[in-house]
Amino acid sequence: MATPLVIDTDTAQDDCVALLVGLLDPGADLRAVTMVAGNVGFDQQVRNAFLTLNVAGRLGEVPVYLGCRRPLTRPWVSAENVHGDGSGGLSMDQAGLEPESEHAVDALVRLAAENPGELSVVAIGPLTNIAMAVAKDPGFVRNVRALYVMGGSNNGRGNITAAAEFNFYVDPEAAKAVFGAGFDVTVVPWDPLTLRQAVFGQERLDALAAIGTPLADFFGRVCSATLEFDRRVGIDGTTHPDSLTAAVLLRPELVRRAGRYHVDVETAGELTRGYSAMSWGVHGLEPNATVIEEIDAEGFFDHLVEVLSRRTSPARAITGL
Ligand SMILES: [Ca+2]
Repeated sequence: MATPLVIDTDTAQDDCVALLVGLLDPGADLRAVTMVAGNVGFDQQVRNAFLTLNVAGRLGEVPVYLGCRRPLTRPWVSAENVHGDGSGGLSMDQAGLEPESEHAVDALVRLAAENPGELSVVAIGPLTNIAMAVAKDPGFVRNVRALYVMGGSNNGRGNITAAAEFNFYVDPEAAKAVFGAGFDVTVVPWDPLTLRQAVFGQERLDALAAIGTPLADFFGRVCSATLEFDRRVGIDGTTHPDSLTAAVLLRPELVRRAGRYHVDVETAGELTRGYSAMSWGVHGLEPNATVIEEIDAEGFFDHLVEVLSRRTSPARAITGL
């Protein structure tokens, strides 16, 4: 049976790839896309989500819900310096494409409650919508089968600051609330996991470009802006933490090693806003999360090759592809 899931996303760059995984992996039953403030302007993120649905040939089949337009208590911080518009300059006519009228937080609560214990949530942006759903419905945590979070670093480097990874930095209060809520939560951290095992260097990018499908061309364009940024900051390739998060839900055999940790998020630090304290069991704290430590990196790449090799029929022309 296919895995029912919702992807909660600040759609730009690797979020688009994660959506493709959720839309096209034969083992996935993507019930909804929920949008949260993060990487780039909110309305641009929504356009990127519809663009991705279109390139996957699934426009009109998967509903898009608009969620929180800013973090719980703080002003929004963008990563537009990293992502540009988040879609590598690709565009299409978006006339007539409407998100659902229901708010994303209500949709998350409802979809989880309709089939208690079945729905998994892949959260690859700031955790604002998830924290709001927890606050809104005390049954939400119980109704969600598993929560997969891209965020934080496991005693490693941040990216937006030395201490913090972007998703947790943008809404640390939400991240703290989510880790305290009692979910069955699995974390894909930025460092070391993503930086060591989910970076595609030139050889892999060439192999993906050689696939020659519209999906593979889309991947190349969408990842191009980030590739330039990554090289400037010393990362030799494109980074894929979001698509990895979707992939490990759908292909759990990709996980080679994971540990139980107590994860908490810094909200008050002067220099460490959004820092993820991942305690590995020697500090007397009860574990509340499974943190992935090592994956089958070749298997992950092969998974994306499989997804990007699919032949799709976009309903609308994409300018720039
Ligand atoms: Ca993201």
